[in-house]
Amino acid sequence: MRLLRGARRVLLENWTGTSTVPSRGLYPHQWSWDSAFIAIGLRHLSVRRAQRELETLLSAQWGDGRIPHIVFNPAVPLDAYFPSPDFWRSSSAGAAAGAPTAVESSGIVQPPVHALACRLVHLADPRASARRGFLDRLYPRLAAWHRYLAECRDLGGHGLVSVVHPWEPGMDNSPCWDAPLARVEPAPPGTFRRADLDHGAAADRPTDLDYGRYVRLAADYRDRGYHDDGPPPAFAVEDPGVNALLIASEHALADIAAAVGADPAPHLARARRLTAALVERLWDPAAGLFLCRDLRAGHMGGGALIPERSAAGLLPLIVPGLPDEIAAALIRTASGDHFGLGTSVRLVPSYDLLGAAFDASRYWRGPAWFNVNWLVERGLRLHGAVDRADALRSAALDTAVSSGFAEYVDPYTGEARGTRDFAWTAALALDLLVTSGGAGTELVTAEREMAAEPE
Ligand code: 9WN
Repeated sequence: MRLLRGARRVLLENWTGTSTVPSRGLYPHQWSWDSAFIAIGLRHLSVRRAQRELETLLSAQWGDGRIPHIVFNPAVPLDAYFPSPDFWRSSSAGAAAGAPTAVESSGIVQPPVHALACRLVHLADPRASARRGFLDRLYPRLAAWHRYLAECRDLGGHGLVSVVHPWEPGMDNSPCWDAPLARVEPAPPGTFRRADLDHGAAADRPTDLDYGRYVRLAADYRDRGYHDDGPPPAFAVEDPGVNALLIASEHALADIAAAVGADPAPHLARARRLTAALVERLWDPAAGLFLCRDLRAGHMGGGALIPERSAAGLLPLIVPGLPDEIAAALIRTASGDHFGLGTSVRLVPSYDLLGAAFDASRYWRGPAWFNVNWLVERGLRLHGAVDRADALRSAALDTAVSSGFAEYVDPYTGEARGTRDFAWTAALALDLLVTSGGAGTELVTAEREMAAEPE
C-alpha cells in the first residue's frame, strides 16, 4: 500500500538514531511538538522508537520544567538552521532557569501535546511500556512541564497559559500575530542570516520583516535569562490552541497518574479550571469560534480579543468536557464559509478563507497542515460528528500521499507547499490509517522488522 510504504520510508529516513527530524533539509534538529506528533505515528512501526523519541526530547527539559521548542543536534553545522545554538546560548543564558549543560536548546516552548502522545505510545503496547518503566520515568517530567506552563506562564493572571513568541503556538506566521507583532521593533536585516530560504520558496515562507521581529523577541527573552517574571514581554498572547492542547494533555496525564499509582485528581481539577477559563476568556459566541487574546492591547490590563479567525480557534474541539453547545457551534463553524470543511476545501485551512490576509500558499496564513487536521478529525469524532470525521480522515490520507507528505498544502487543491517528506505528515497519516483499520497485514511485517532492533 502506497501510504504505508511511503510513511514508513519518511519516518526511517528522518530518524537520527535517537529522535526524528521534521525534515532533513529545512528542519535538521528535534522540534518539541513535532516529536509528540511523530511518536503518535511511530508507535505503529516501533513502540521502542516512539518511546525513545519522547525520552530524547524530555532529556533536554529545563530545571524549571519547560520543554524547549528545539533540541539541537551538535553534529549539524551551525549555519544549517537559524536561529542556531550560538544564538539561543541556552546552557549559559538559561542557566538560572535550569537549562541543561549537556545539550543545547532554544529557550521558548511549543504546544504541550506530549502527555497526549505518551499515553497513546503507552497504549500501543502497555506490557512493553510497563517492562521499561516508560510511564514511571516520564510522569514526573510531564507533571513538571504542565506545572511550568500553569504557574510561570499565566501572564494574564486569569488561569490561561500565554505565549511570548509567535513560534510558541507553532503557527508562526498566523495573521493573528500581525497586530501584536507590529508593536515590536524588528532586528536590523543585516544582523542575522535566514537559513530557511536555502530550502523553501520565499513565497511560502514568512517575510524578512517578520523574521526581524521574531529575532528581536527571542533575543530579548534570552537577554532576560529566559525568566517569565518581571515586566511583561512585548508579545504576550493567550492562544486557544495551546490551552486546548494543555487541557487534553492534562486529561491524558490524569490517566498516566492513575497508571503509575499517583493521584489523578489534581490533573482533572486543573483541566476543569483551564476549560472554564478558556470559555470565559477566549470564546466568541458571535464568531462561533475561540479567538486569541492580546494581553498588551485594550485597557485595564485585561487585553483584547484579536478579531482574526484561525484554525487554532477550532482546536478546543479536542477538549473532553467542552460544553455541548460550544462543541456544536464549533462544528458548524468548521463547516461554514470561513473554514469550508465538507464544502469548499479538502482540508481545514490554517486561517479564515474569507479573511483579508488569506493566502493559500504562505506559511500559516491559509494552507492546511496535517497536525491541525488530525486534531480536528479527533475532535469531530469526540463530539459525535462521525461522518464529518470519516470524510476528513479520507481526504487527509489521500492528500498526504498525493502531496508527497508535504509540510502543508493548498487547502482547496491539496497541492504541495513547503518542504516534502515531512515527518509529522507521514506519522499522522499512518496513525489515521491504522486507527481506521486500513493498514492490514503489511503493518505487521513492518513491526516485526523494527522489533528485531536491539532494546
Ligand atoms: C520555527 C518544525 C517547525 C514546526 C512549526 C513550524 C515551523 C519553525 C520555522 O517548523 O517553525 O519553530 O523555522 O519556521 O511553524 O510549527 O514545529 O517543523
